[in-house]
Parts: sequence; structure tokens; C-alpha cells
Amino acid sequence: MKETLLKIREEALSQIRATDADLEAIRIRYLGKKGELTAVLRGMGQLTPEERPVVGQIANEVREAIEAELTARAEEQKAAELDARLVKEKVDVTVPGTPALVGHVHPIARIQREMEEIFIGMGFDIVEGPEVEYDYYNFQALNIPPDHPARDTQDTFYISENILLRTQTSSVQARTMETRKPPIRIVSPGRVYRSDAVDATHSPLFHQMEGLVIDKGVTMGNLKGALEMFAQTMFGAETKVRFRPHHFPFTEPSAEVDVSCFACGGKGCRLCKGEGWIEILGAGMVHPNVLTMGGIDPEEYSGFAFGMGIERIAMLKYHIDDMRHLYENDVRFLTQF
Ligand code: 2U9
Repeated sequence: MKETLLKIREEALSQIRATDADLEAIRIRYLGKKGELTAVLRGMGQLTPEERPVVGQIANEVREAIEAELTARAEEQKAAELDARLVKEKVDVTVPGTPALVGHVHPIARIQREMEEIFIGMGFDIVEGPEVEYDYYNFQALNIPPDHPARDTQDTFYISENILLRTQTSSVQARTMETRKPPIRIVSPGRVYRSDAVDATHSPLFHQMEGLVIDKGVTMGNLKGALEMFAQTMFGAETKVRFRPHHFPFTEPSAEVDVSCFACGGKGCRLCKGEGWIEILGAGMVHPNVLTMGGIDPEEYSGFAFGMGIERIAMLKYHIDDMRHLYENDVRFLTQF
């Protein structure tokens, strides 16, 4: 019986130590209710009283040895499994990641912000208003009555008899005159609409920034100073400003305003078409009729106004030769800014 026990121990231990040992199966095989060691213990009744404690002790030692080996191997197997998992699930943190594509501000929005910053620096407020507008604020309040020829040159999208898509952001300024008291110093950036065919310099939707200053004693000199400051900040400190007489219904006197060519310094080049000057905006002193319609006494107050196309400024500054690039949203174009 002693030999049987020692043989069981030897067999069990060698099975436990085998590489792919199924420890639970081995435990059941030797220590389970119907296991080999249990069978030997059951047969101990046949032993003499002297043999019983000796064999009993050996049997206990064998059981303890098998149990200890099972526990040790179980620990080993667990550690080996963990090692294998760690190798399998290893993450190489040095592998380059997938770069996230970062968008950026559209050139029109960028120039608009730049323009806003310049005017904010001069004490202007930014005021916005509706794109669907009354005929009154878009035309009549700006000294363009229903039969005025200036309406013909602004091919307008009408929604109804007296509602339209605004053709200029001056409508915002006409509204502001009714709601604010002078001094007024505002610029109104935003989308405007004209029923124009698309080409390199025209689009039925474009962006404007119009400015309005009303106070006591405002002069054309103030207008020129403000526009000079704007032009020099936008195009460079050497930039000169030139006024040419013009006509607008909402200003009197009126002027078209040129800046000296910032590409050639005024000598004449491709950008300024050999002129040395580039037209960038229209301006003038607010017409007394416009002040009166806005509820402001032209005897007490005077003002200047100006208007410019944001696309035009962006195209000049970035040397963009076709306005359509600004609307097509081709990333090969947009990523250049
Ligand atoms: C009020 C009174 C007068 C705004 C002005 C212009 C001259 C002008 C155009 C330039 C090119 C628009 O983008 S464009 O098509 N604008 O030439 N705008 S004076 O005059 C005003 C505005 C508001 C109450």
C-alpha cells in the first residue's frame, strides 16, 4: 500500500508538472471522491492497527504534496497566461498616430475679422442686421425713392413688393440711426445679394462692410483720416489714399477711394493694371435727406459713410484673380490661407 501511495505521488506530480497540465482533471483524478488516493484511503480498513497510522501519515503527506504542487502550478499557469496576454496586447506607443485634420478660418471671414479689428481700434461698434429687408431700409431711407435710377443698377431679388434681399448693408445703418442717438460710430459687415451673373469679379451673393459716423462737426477730413488709418493698417504703413469725385444717392459730396498700389508702391504693375492706384471703396458725407429720414437734424449733426466689398479686399490682399475660388470651397485653394 505504501508503494501504491508513493507511485500515486510520483505519477500525480509528474502529470502536474507537464507543460499543458489540466490541473482540475488531475485533482479530480487523484483527490476527487472517486479519485485514486481516496480509493487507497478507503481500503485502509483492511490494515492492521499498527500499519494504519503509518500508512495514514504517508497518505496525508502524499495528499499534501499533490495539493501543494497543484497550487504552485496553478500560480505558474496564471502568471504565464498573463505574460502571454501582455505580449499579445502590447501597444506600441511610438507608432505615429492618424493626424486629425484641423480646419481654419475662411479667407472672407478672416479679412472680415481683420477689418472689424481695425475699426474696433478706432472706436467703432460692429452692428449686424437682417438679410431679408424692407425696401424702405434698403432704398428709401438711403435717399433712393421708388422711381430712382440707382435701383436699376442694383439688380435686386424681391421677395414681395416691399420686401427684398438686401443689396447693401447700409440698411443696418439706416435702422441704427432710428434706434441710437449720435454720436454713432458703427461698421456693418455681412452678406448682400444682387441678381448678377457669376464671373471672375461678380457673384449674386457677396459681403460688404459699410461704415457710418455721425456726430457734431464731423468733416470730410475725419473721413479721410479714418480711411487712411484703415488702408495703412490693412495694406501697409506706406499706403496713400486718393479720393476721386463720384455720385451716390446717400452721400454728398461722394467719392470713390483708391489706395496706392501696395504691390509696386505706385510705379504701376500687373495688380494695379499699370495705374499705380487701386480702387477699394466708395465714401462720402451723409446726405442731409438721409439724416432727416433717420430722425437726425442735419443742422445739428453731420456724418460720413463708406462702403466696401470684403471679397475685393481679400482678393487684392491675397492676389486671388477669380472671385469664384472664394465660394467653391476647394480645399486645395482654402488650405493656402
Ligand atoms: C447711411 C448713409 C450712407 C455707405 C456708402 C458706399 C459709399 C459704396 C459700395 C462699395 C462697393 C458697396 O461693396 S460695394 O458694392 N459702397 O460705395 N457705401 S457710401 O453710405 C451710407 C451708409 C449708410 C445711413
